[in-house]
Amino acid sequence: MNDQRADVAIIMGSQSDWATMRQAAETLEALGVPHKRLIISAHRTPDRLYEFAKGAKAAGYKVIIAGAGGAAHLPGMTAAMTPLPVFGVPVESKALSGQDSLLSIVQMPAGIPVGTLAIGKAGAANAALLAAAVLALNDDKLAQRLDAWRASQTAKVADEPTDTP
Ligand code: RP5
Repeated sequence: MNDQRADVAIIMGSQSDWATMRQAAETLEALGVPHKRLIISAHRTPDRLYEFAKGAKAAGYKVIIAGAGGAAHLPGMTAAMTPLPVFGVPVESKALSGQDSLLSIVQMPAGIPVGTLAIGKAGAANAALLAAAVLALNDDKLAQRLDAWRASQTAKVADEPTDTP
């Protein structure tokens, strides 16, 4: 569900990206970070992209997470039209397993940065953690929640392996 007031926008090029990008949404939810999820395609809805990116800062967003697959222009085009930090998530594509998405997003020419994460679900989850870390610089309560989340992750790691995990 989309929050009314959102610090983070999670945008994705297609409904088919949601299976990946929901990892970002669920991680932000776990950390209590208000966010919105939107489908915006650089190719199929360029006007929607322009309107969103140009208005993102005024709309109150502080960080944008953009996921796309294949010829993945969405994160770079978004970054070109907003001063907000943009984290790109390469969605795993069928044809090239996300190598195409990764290279499309990571190889930005100098001048317009996109912070690029790993291909797929790990990248989506880490984009959310990175967004939360940025927001936590000015939000002590969120910083505490992020510390607690990490401590809980650490506590789940057993000292020794077992045959029945
Ligand atoms: C990209 O094309 C999307 O980000 C998606 O990863 C990929 C395939 O889109 P669909 O054909 O599944 O809508 O724009």
